[in-house]
Amino acid sequence: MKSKRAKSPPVGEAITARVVANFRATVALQLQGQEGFEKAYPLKNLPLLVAGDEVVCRREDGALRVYELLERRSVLERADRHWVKPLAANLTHLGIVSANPPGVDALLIDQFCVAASRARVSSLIIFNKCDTMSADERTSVSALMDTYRAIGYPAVMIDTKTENGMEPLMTELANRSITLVGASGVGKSSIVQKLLPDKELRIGAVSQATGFGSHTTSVTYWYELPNGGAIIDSPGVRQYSVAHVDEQTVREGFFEMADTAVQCRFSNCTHTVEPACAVLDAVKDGSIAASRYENYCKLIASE
Ligand SMILES: Nc1nc2c(ncn2[C@@H]2O[C@H](COP(=O)(O)OP(=O)(O)OP(=O)(O)O)[C@@H](O)[C@H]2O)c(=O)[nH]1
Ligand SMILES: [Mg+2]
Ligand SMILES: [Zn+2]
Repeated sequence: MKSKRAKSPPVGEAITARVVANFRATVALQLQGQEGFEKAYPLKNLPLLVAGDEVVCRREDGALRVYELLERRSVLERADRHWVKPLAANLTHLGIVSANPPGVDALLIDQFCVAASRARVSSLIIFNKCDTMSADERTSVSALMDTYRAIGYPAVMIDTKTENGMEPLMTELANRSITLVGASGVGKSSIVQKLLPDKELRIGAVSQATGFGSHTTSVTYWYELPNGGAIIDSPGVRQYSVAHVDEQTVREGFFEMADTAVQCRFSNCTHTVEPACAVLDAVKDGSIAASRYENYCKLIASE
């Protein structure tokens, strides 16, 4: 993607900046080499700017105007039946958070894995609230962690009330730009709070700069981590639709199946009804997890 420049004569010195939050008509920016945040107005013909975007702005009559969006290295999109919208940009990882409550939903995890694969970013699977897990829950979450690890996804079990799992989590986060996603209430904001005790101060500063309330839960925020990298807190989703994702993308998103699929008799095998399907054989012999395969079938069917 080429950078997008609005049609307006540039005024003042060009300043590069990072979008830390988007409030529709205005954005909160962190200007390169400066502390704090500033409110800016994107010029009209720019695409929707999102947390993580790198932009060029200039001062014009005392106001900061964004007139160029620099090329996005990656973009995470959300969709429902009627629209597809960017949610965050320039991430390297998706941090897929689950917890009980609201309940660990493996289908949602797999949908996010597909979304990450589509955005060409890596996934990190995070199981939160291990402080309140029953022995049974812990056993089933551990089994799920093993399933994801066997595929090659890093997985951690943490809670935000203690130091449990924090060290492995920190190792996974170092120098990465990770967007936390997951159902409402899984603890995404709590994880950011744990990593950045000054989180509220930062939100307060953004709110002061933009004039928007500090307790909007519908805004995606980009937070720079003290030791390099960034963490992006997104509002929770009840359902992550892959409506805009075609069957081929779903197939590619299930890595372990894509690897095995080269041995299927038909190159366009859907791994559902075809004879001589290597994926079905692998599900039968247990080398592909039945739960992953079931989710794959659900996603293909809903597509
Ligand atoms: N017991 C326990 N509770 C937690 C943990 N982490 C978060 N919580 C609680 O879970 C609730 C939801 O946490 P949030 O961090 O707001 O969840 P969220 O994912 O940001 O939710 P949305 O912003 O709605 O998407 C809060 O009451 C937290 O105190 C944890 O590790 N253990
Ligand atoms: Mg939150
Ligand atoms: Zn097959």
